[in-house]
Amino acid sequence: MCSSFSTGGSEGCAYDLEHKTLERTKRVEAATVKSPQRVPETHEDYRRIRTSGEKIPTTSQTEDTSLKMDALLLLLFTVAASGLCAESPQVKRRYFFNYDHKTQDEARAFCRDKHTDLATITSMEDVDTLSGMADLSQMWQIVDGNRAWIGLYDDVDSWSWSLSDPSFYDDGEAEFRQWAGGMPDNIGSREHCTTMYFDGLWNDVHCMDNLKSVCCDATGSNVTFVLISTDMSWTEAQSYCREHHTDLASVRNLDENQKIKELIPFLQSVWIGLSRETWKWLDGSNSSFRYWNLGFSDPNNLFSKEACVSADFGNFGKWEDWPCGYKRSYICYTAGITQQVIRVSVQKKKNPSVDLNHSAVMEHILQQLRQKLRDEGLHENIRLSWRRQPGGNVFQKEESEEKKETPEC
Ligand SMILES: [Ca+2]
Ligand SMILES: [Ca+2]
Repeated sequence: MCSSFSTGGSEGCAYDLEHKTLERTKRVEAATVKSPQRVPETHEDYRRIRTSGEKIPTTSQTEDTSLKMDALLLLLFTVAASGLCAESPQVKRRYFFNYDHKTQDEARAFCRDKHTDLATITSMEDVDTLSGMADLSQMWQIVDGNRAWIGLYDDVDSWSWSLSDPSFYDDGEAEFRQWAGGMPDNIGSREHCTTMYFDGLWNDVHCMDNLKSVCCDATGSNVTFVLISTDMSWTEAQSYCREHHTDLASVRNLDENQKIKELIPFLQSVWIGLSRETWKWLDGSNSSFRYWNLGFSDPNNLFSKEACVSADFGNFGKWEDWPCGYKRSYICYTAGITQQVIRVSVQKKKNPSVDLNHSAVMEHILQQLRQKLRDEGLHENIRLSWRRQPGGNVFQKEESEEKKETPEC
C-alpha cells in the first residue's frame, strides 16, 4: 500500500508499515541545480570551499551539455521518515535472541542471512525490551556468561587524513603509515588521533590532549611544513591549520616524514592530520544512544584487543567492549527497510574530465544529497548509497534522453 507525497518538488511514496520493500526509479533533472560552480578538482578548491562556507557543487548548468552521467541512488528508509510517513516516527525492530555461541563476525553473518542485522539499540525502551526477553538460563557460560553480542563495533580501520582531496595523493600515499611498534593501541578506547614523536614514529593518542602541531602549505602536489608551537587539541589544531595554512600535515612518504621529524622539538610529539572514527552500528544507524557499563569503565579496550560490544544481561543489559573473536550468544533484529532507487543525472560543463566514479567525488555528491534531504525535512536516519550498475561503475555516460518515467507505487 502506498500513497504519494511531495517534498520540494520531489515525488515519492509513503510506505506501508508492514515493511514491504518498494523499489522504483525516478529521474532527477539536473536542470534543477542552478549553481554555475565547478566540481572541485584540487585541494585548493576544497580549501576555498571550506573556508568560504560554499557548498561543493555536484553539477554545473545544463546548457551545452555534452557529457551527461547517470547513476542509481539507493535510499534506505530504516526509520519511517517523519517527512514521509507521519504514522510511525520510530523504527519497529523485532529482536531475536540466539543462544548458540558465535564470534561477532559469525553472529553478524547469521543475522544478515536470517534477519536484518545484529541488534541496533537506540533507547532505554529497547534496553528494557531486551532485558525482558533475555533467558539467563540459556546464557550460562563458565566465564563471562549472560552476555550477548549486539551490533556496535569500533571501526579501527577508519584512519583518514584531514586533507582529504584525493588528487593530493598518488597511489598508496594516502595509506602511508609510520606507526611505532605496537601502535595504534587505542589505550582505554580513547585514542583516535595521531601524533609524530621526535623520532619520527607515530602514536595514536587522545584527541583532547594539548600538543604542538604541524600544518602544511600545499600548492599542487608540492608541500611545505610549519611547526605550530601553541598547544592545542587535535580539533583546535585542525581548525588553526585550515585557517592559516592548507590543513594539518599529511604524510605521504618517508621523505615527508623526515621533513616533519626535523621540525619536532627534542622529546616532544606533534599532531599530524591522521584521525579515525570510533563506534558504529553494523547496520549504518547513526544512533548516538549508548549504555556502557561505566562501573567497569567500559569501553576500556583491555589489552588493546576489544572492538566489539556485548550487552550483559546479568547487569541490566549494560554494554561492554570485548574481543570480537569471543564466542557467545547474540541478538539479531528484523526491521522494516523500505528502499527507493532514484536515477541521478549529473551534467558536466566546465570540467568534463572530472571522474564522477572516483570514490571521493561520489562521497561529496552523497553528502550534498543528504543535506538536501535534511533541508527538506526528511528524517536524518535515511541512508543513501550508490548502486553499482552492470560493469561495476556507478555513473555511466548517458547515450540518449529517455522518456521521463511516471512514478508508480
Ligand atoms: Ca597509543
Ligand atoms: Ca572492556
